[in-house]
Amino acid sequence: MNDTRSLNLKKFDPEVAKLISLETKRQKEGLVMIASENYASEAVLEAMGTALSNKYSEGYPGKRYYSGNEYIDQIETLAIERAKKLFNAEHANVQPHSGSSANMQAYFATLKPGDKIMGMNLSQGGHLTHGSPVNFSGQMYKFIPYGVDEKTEMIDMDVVRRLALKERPKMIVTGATAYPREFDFKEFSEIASEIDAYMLADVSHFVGLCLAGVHQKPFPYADIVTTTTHKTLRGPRSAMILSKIEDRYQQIYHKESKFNLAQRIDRAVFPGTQGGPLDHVTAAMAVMLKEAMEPDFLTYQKQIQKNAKILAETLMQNGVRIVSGGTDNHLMLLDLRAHKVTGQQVQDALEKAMIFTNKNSIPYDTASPFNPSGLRIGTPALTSRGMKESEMKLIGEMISRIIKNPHDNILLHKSKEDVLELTKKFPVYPNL
Ligand code: DSN
Repeated sequence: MNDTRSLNLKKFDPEVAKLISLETKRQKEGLVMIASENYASEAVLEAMGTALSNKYSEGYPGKRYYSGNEYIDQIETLAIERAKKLFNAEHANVQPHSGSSANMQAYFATLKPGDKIMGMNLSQGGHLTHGSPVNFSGQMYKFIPYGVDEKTEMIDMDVVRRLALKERPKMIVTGATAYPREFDFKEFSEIASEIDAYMLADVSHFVGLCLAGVHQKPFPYADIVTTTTHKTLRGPRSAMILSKIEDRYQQIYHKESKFNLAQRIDRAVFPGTQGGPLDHVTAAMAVMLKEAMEPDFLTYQKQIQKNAKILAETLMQNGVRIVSGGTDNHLMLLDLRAHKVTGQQVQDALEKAMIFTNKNSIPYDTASPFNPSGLRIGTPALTSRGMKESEMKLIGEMISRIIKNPHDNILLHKSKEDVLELTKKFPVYPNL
């Protein structure tokens, strides 16, 4: 390389380099409590920032449309084999660029436009791709939403069963982005089997807890499992699809097709909806999968859950209502209505104290999704820093004080100092 292209980032583009450095500093100094965020390891980040980003490798290992894929094939094969082993899955596709793409590809592999699917209502914890009318899923398929009981704020499986038997969808989607309780995959799969429906488990949020056995595992119940890889898995920003090989409904829904379920998923990813895979991300995913096979990964996942329980208890003891009265997983939803503040106001106040969260609708919220009555918080990133129960108590008390006094600038300033003090004791990214 010559001229300016041989300079490193700091020398060539100090403006961008500075912003990257400031963002890294924010992540190091603040309390990241957005339930879907985490700290990927330096090894994962290193794999992503490599020359693999230059390669084109449309197709799959051994069957590419370009030459020069000798090493990429080995990397993708490593990622596939590790994913299959970790999830006890018959088939893995590691090419989806995101969780939304993975869900789209899973639908394309099994359903036809206009087919009926049951999925969790976005306003009660589901994801955009689980049938929201503003998303391709709600526009291409006829989604029948299920939600939570108004009183318990938990999924009532009798209601789900009645709805499924009445509507007879071709697929039932399980999993959520803002539901603090456990999904009963076994019961969902029994209901799906009664009506010849596929069961898809989107475990993006709590995948790590499933692997650690502190949440029901999706296999053998689900036909297809989709997951992002950057949340509780702490990998690169990406996703994968895991599945059985044979389609148990081939003779009912895909009689004419010569492809089985695994082949149809691969075809839905490429060439169905994507071009070249992100090879640098695939490499980082392989690294993350190796990390997830280490024994300390399981300890980490268990600690996420313990931390979430203590945090929820502390908040409740301090007068903050937690939706459904607690949590079984890595996140909780705070109902702020009694404090006469909105999710936006608390999110903004916490941000001033370097505590990062997100506003969120709570079940049966009468406020708009853009200015909802709740706040979602989670413990995966704090747990990655090594924080445990005693830190959760401190943080829970701090958040409770801010909820009650979101406009008290002296309190916010003092809280920020406390946060900086705390995060100094739990450093992340020593080399960044
Ligand atoms: N945006 C993610 C979340 O925060 O839950 C879901 O895709």
